[in-house]
Amino acid sequence: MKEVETLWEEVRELSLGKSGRVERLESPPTPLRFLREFVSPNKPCLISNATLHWPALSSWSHDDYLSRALSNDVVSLHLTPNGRADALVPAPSTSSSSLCFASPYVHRLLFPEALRLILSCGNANSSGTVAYAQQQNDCFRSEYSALAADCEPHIPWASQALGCLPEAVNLWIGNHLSETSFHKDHYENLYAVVCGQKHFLLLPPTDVHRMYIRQYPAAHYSFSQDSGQLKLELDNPARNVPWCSVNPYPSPETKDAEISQFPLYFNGPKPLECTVKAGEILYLPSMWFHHVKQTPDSSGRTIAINYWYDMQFDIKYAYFNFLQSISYPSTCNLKLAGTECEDSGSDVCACLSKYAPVADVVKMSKDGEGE
Ligand SMILES: O=C(O)CCC(=O)C(=O)O
Repeated sequence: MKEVETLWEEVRELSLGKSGRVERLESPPTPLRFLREFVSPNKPCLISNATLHWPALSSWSHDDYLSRALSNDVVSLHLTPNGRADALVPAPSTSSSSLCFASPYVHRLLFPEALRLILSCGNANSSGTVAYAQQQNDCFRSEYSALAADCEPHIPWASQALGCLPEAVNLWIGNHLSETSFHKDHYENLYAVVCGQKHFLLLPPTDVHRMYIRQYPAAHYSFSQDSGQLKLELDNPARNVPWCSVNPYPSPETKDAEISQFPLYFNGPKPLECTVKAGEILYLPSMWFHHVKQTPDSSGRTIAINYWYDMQFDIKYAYFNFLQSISYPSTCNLKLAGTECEDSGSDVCACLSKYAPVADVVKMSKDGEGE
């Protein structure tokens, strides 16, 4: 499948440039420029000096301010043993090295206590849990609405370019252990960092075969009152989730095995690396694969807010689905050693997103089952 490798190169030559860097703009673009140079070609950019006028840039650095503003608000905190929510982990109750897709335990509690847990988890607290506020159901406009005046309700030049207001606005508060595994979303994403730094690895949708998307059994963490610890259980009834198999930061012990299992990722073109600092916005185009880590500020937390705008389900989306439906020999012949997972076809990959469409998530939350 030389043609697919040629496609990877061609996209880099024609659209992304060979620098391996995300283009940086020193100030927000006009709507027309944003549309022409970035949204239409599905190309990321990093915008400096984008939010310096937001009160959040100064006030959110103070825990006291946040805890006072949200003193009576109940928020959703995602708990895992390691900071990796919605990620592949060894499946429970098996002697083999099978993997499963683990969703976090969602704990609802008053914000001041949630913040305390996020900060204490950074020091591997006694309960052995890591907390990450990363509820993805438009939480900034619901759970965190008391902070609304500290940011803009939307990004004006992006809304004008995209011809709509955001479908969802979400707040993320994590510590140095919080990590988000490779996935893609069906949204145009304007990701604004307020405190600390976020480190993105980005791959264009044309690199889909390099992600080794496979079906994994769904599992979730629950909280055991007896042991006071999180417990991983497979979902019942059983279901599978299509997910990217690649961990871009393998440990020294597993590195060689990972490289031989996922050669298209490790031996192919490098992902774009992009660090987003306080006051900057990353435009993360729809369907791009992304992996996210973070460096906290001096108070130990990273805070970001992102605006998800509906993407156009146009010819690009159709091309992407077509590409995904093509089996790439070195992926489709391989099976993950020690897993019972199979490569995903285009039908399931189409829904490979960290989050369900907002309408579904909101509905699920109302029913008390969703995130
Ligand atoms: O900040 C993170 O941990 C993940 C962000 C993300 O995946 C997104 O905005 O789609």
